[in-house]
Amino acid sequence: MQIGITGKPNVGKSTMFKAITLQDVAIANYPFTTIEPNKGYGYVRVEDVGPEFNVKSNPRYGFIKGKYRFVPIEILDIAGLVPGAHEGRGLGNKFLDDVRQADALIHVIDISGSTNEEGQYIGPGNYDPIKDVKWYEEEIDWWFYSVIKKNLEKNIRKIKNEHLELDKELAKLISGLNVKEEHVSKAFKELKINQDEYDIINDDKKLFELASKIRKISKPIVIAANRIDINIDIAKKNLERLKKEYPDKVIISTSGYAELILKELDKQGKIFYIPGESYFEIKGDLNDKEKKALEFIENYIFKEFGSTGVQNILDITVFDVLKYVAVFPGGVDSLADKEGRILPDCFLMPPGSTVIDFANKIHSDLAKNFVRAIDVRTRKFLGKDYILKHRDVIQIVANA
Ligand SMILES: Nc1nc2c(ncn2[C@@H]2O[C@H](COP(=O)(O)OP(=O)(O)O)[C@@H](O)[C@H]2O)c(=O)[nH]1
Ligand SMILES: [Mg+2]
Repeated sequence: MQIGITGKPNVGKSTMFKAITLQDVAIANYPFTTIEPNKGYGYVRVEDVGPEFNVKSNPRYGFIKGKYRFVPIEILDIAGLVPGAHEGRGLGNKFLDDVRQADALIHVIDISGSTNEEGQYIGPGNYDPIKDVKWYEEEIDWWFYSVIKKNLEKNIRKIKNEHLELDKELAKLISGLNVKEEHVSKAFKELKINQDEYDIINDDKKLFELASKIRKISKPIVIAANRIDINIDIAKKNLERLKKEYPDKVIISTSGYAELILKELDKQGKIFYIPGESYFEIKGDLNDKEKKALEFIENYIFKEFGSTGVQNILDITVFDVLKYVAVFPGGVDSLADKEGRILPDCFLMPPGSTVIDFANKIHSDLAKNFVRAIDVRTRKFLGKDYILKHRDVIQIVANA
């Protein structure tokens, strides 16, 4: 599971990446600071199942904070694009290579409207951030289009001569974009394109439509309306307009900066903060600057927006948009592994995964020698076609 953080320069991508991963990355106020993609671990938040069984979980990966279990996912900080990038401006090929790997993208925009198209600071309210949504997504779609077109041009004669199914062949040709056959088939169906519509190669408009649809299905984009803290009134107005303009898009207001402050103070032991919550507790001595920052976060960010939005956007991307489920291996007799570690694992499974997929995820031998699965909560047997639900606790019984 990989989530890419993307957007034009200077909208706060690296700051958000740092807040998510709490790693040091180049944070600076000029375009193209991020030359190499920064990879790190972020965490999605799942209500831990330990308390239901009166046990204290001890995760092998990730951690427990409050009643939550934070499960690791990979995060990519992707270099920013400027308009016209697909025509050779900006970091085209590098960008594509990074985007290719991501399962979903978080598009960071500056909702305070203080950054122009090129990423230069021009002061709050002086640029309409809604414009970024359209051109940025189009840049990515153009890339998909060019990859699709190039590959089809090379292979269409053979596909046509052998009367092959166009969606399946196309999926094979663009598998490098991390696009699956089911994504392409779904796009064909939604656009009512036939398997033998080989002439599509001559219809640029339709080909772009197809490229755009495949991109939407295989690489959904969630919008982080970021830098809400710069000017609350402008942010709220722009956010409202943005949601009206794009009612079908997932849009989350964020302040990567506020999240970073909270995480750093928590790390230093000065406050206790559970990512995603709208409160913190003061634990240690704070200097005036820290006190002021926390007051601002409490009175403006938490009160007006509910939270910093950073944890929220990760959880929504993984669980609501990609529709993954978090599933715990466990046993009816014991929730510990051989070393006595209680509920050591929590796996993120793609939508539609079955108990056999789950067995495979734990160990291929478990799937090979599968006998049955048991719902640890209810102690009921589950067939091998049972589809996993979020927060299931499952025991796999296999022949030794
Ligand atoms: N006020 C405010 N400033 C931010 C926020 N996020 C980033 N910044 C600032 O915006 C500038 C660019 O941030 P950076 O993370 O390097 O942007 P990137 O080019 O998109 O990676 C830096 O000066 C950051 O301190 C935010 O949420 N609020
Ligand atoms: Mg950056």
